Amino acid sequence: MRVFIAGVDGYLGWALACHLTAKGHEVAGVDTYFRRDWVAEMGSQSATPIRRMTDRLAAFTETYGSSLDFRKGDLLDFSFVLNFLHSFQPDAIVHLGEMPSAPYSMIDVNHCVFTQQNNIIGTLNLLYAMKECCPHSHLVKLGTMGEYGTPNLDIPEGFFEIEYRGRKDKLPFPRQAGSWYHQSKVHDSNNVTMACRIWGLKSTDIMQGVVYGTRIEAIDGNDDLLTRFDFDQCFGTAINRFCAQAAIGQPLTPYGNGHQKRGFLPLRDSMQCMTLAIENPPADGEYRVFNQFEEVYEVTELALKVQAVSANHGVKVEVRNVDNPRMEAEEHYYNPDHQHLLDLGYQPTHDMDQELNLVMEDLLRFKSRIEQKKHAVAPDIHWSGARHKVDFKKA
Ligand code: USQ
Repeated sequence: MRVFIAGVDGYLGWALACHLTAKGHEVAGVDTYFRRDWVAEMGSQSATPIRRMTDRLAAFTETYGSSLDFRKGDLLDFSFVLNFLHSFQPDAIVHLGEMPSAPYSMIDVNHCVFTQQNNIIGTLNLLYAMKECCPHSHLVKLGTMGEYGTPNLDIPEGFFEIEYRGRKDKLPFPRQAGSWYHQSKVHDSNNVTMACRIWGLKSTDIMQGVVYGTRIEAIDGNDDLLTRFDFDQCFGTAINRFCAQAAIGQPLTPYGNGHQKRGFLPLRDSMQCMTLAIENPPADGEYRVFNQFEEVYEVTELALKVQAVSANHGVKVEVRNVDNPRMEAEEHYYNPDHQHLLDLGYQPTHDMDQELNLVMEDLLRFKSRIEQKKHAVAPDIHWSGARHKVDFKKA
């Protein structure tokens, strides 16, 4: 299949380009290197030493024997998007080209407006360009489990049956995002749903959980093809941050009481799931939702797992809760469905300890890069808008 990836220089985008090409698909991609700039703005860098795009592309061609049709550009430039899609004529468009960090979006009004403008307009431009030049291609749109929030109900995959005043219908499940970033994805979901309804486009909206890990098979053993791995307060996700903290001997930091529950999945599972979505498109006019994660865990449970795995590598670290810089429920019900991908053949990795072992192996190799930017690990961005480093939580 011909797959167009928006955000091909990112953590998921680069890995997906390698994974799909190794499987025999033909990939084109766009990026404007924003992620590299945002992480630099946070005073940090990827723990894995990722190469410049020109070097990445050379290594890519050498490894897979086929090239990646890459163009630098911004999704906010409609004619650029239109021309690229027109010339490539994709079967699938995977949209990973968004600002992905909740804390970054909460810094101040500029970061909030930038996030929503970038994410919502980029998606609208893609939808219009699809309608113009490839209306039968399939939009695989990266949403987030965070769109649903943490309601005191089971969470279905996108839609639920509801009975109200004696009548029944199947309607979108309510969305209750907890950051301007997550809210931008709610707006995207609404816009994508409408484009499918009024123009007959087809889309899979992926409500993905928190991704962790350094490895996928298509990249293993080739440092020139490494995907990025962030650990700063904005672009590092919980497990990845715990592993980076462990690598430099800093305490692992569950926020608040650490009982928050989320769905998590390893990078390799994210690749497997997106590939299943791409290879099994919906019908024209269909908008479907996949909840994409392997298992639900409590944040503290994960910190304890990372602590145990680190001990196997001779690293002793403490788990110390810090005051929660976010506004979020710390005690809550969480039971989202995640059947659609299993029905398509998703085989979850399940062995988190093994996955964490690999992450620790890699991070210990690149420990000095984390050391260099260790000031970027502790959070100081508060949902209130305040900016001060968090304290360890008092017992
Ligand atoms: N957390 C800690 N300690 C840390 C970092 C995070 O306890 O050092 C907690 C947070 O308070 C939160 C949970 O871990 O309760 C998850 O936080 P996160 O930073 O790993 O994930 P989140 O901000 O929700 O965002 C990440 C990605 C985002 C994606 C989302 C999926 O950055 O792009 O959409 O995961 S989900 O969380 O399911 O919405």
